[in-house]
Amino acid sequence: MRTPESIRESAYDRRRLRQWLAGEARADGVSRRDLLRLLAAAGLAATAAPTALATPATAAAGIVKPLPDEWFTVRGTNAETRFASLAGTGYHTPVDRFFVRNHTSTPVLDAADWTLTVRGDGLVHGRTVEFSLDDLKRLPAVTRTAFVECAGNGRSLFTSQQGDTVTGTAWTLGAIGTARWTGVRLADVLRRAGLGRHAVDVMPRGLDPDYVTADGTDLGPVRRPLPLSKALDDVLLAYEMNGEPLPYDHGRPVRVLVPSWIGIASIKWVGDIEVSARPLYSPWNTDFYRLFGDAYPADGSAPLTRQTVKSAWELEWDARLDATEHRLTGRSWSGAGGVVRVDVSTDGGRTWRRARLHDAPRRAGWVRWSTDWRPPAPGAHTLLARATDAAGRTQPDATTPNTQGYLFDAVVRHPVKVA
Ligand SMILES: Nc1nc2c(c(=O)[nH]1)N[C@H]1C(S)=C(S)[C@@H](COP(=O)(O)O)O[C@H]1N2
Ligand SMILES: [Mo]
Repeated sequence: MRTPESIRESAYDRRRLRQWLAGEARADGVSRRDLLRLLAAAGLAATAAPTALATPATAAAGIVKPLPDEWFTVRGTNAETRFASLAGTGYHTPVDRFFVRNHTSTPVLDAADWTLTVRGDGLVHGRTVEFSLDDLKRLPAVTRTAFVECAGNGRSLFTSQQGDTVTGTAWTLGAIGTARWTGVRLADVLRRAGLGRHAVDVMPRGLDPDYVTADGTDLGPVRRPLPLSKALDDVLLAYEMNGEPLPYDHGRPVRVLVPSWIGIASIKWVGDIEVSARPLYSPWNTDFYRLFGDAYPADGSAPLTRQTVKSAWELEWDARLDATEHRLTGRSWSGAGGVVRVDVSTDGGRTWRRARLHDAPRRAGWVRWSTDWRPPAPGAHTLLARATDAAGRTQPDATTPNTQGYLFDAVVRHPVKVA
């Protein structure tokens, strides 16, 4: 179901595509053909042929922190949190278990010689302003709890549960973590830099190595534009995670934190923020992070923004349980509002009951829940959990497929074996 906000967001995209057509936008590293394709998708121009989708190259994990097998599954340059390892860890995900999604590798940056450059024709007089970490720390500090969740979290379930073919990292449900982020409001930094009246888009860029696709195309640094409305709302430039300086793998010294939105919006190792009076494009809001496929208009949806609703049991896949009474635990979350209700089934979906919620619904956060279960018989059993959020969104039985496997939100059928 579409929220009024998501309607506004897609209207915004149509407006900026029109601006591009009128020569008023700048598309950085995006081909004219891609823009024409998006225009077609938005119903604004004739159809152009779809482009081949780049798939990320596999490489050794360029991740600094240790990745013990009990806590992580390494997937190329990325590390997925084992959901079972979150049992009993508290509300906030410990940094040592927090998933890492790197397009390339973690750059080891020294805060002492880091600066943030804020520039562009969306600033008054087209200024360029630099901030050191100390400059940022002199602005009012804000602490916010929020999850960071990859748009592709749950992607492998498109295939394993629905039989769909998708490209990208085969995450199960552990491409999410929730932390306490401390930093400054992006709004404060933009105002300090001198925000002009005509600014529309803000594009943070990472200092990690350029992203090169499997076919050898250098797409440049990881970057994705944000509409100014979101940038001024609840976005942080975070320098602490769970009360410690930001770890290397999560963006040290400073990352963008965009609550409730897909992970790619939260640019790590930010070095530069362009503030533009014209709409901006990058491959991360044109080729990637839109929905493509049979069910989508012409060749794509609007750029993805908010995360969907999901639930996960804190159990290994095929976990072995004995036949005694168990307190089973899990977590549920949504990008559209706090989770207010979780229904669970321990008999493959025949009967449902409410799980006990252990946290108040929290926007941009998750809730922990539990349910007691005494397995009725040995053998294979299927556990299900279905969350509902404050906006009334709930998890469907199946997710409409998209070629890149984003935004899986269906109820997951979690197998366990009773001895
Ligand atoms: N500079 C930069 N920022 C980035 C990325 C990246 O590769 N480079 N990956 C993005 C993606 S796709 C996700 S899901 C989140 C992951 O954040 P984490 O590694 O701190 O969990 O960071 C985002 N920010
Ligand atoms: Mo991501």
